[in-house]
Amino acid sequence: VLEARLNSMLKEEGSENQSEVAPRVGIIMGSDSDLPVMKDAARILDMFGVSNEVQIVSAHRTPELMFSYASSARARGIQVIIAGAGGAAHLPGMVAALTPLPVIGVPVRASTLDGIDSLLSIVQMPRGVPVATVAVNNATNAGLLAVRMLGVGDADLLARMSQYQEDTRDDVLKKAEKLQK
Ligand code: RP5
Repeated sequence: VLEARLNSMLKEEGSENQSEVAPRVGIIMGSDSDLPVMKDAARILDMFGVSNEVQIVSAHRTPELMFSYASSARARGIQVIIAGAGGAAHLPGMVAALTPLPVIGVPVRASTLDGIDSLLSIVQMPRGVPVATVAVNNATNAGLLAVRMLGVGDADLLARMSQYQEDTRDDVLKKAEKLQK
């Protein structure tokens, strides 16, 4: 049921996720309730042509799956992991403890505390176990940061990132110009 929901949501978004190509980025989240936020990361990666996979992996509800996912990710060819969770958001940190790969954490606003709980749970990592934390609910930036990380060893990808930045700038300038008229 979960997989069907996942695939149909990603299909609605036009995402080519779960493709035949070996995924370079693993997008994981604690619950299917995180998907409306986390699908933005998949959308960005698809836009840049970066293969990715999306899975539900919970630190608390499926700890064995979290362990096997994180400890096998590198051998499967994953290069960056994006992990989103809300509340007592332990998933990104635990995954970072289990893999040498870079982990990007997305605090999901999931509770009555407006996402502050998720943000602090993810960002306050102990020395030695880094998680690159983006803003609350900002899975778009997680996708963009993954592209930049992969771009260090992929000139084409980095060129696409530069183009994206130029497009973003032009977009803002156009809007500013319109306002002045
Ligand atoms: C976390 O608990 C998940 O990442 C989610 O953000 C939050 C609530 O999960 P559900 O109760 O909606 O499944 O583990």
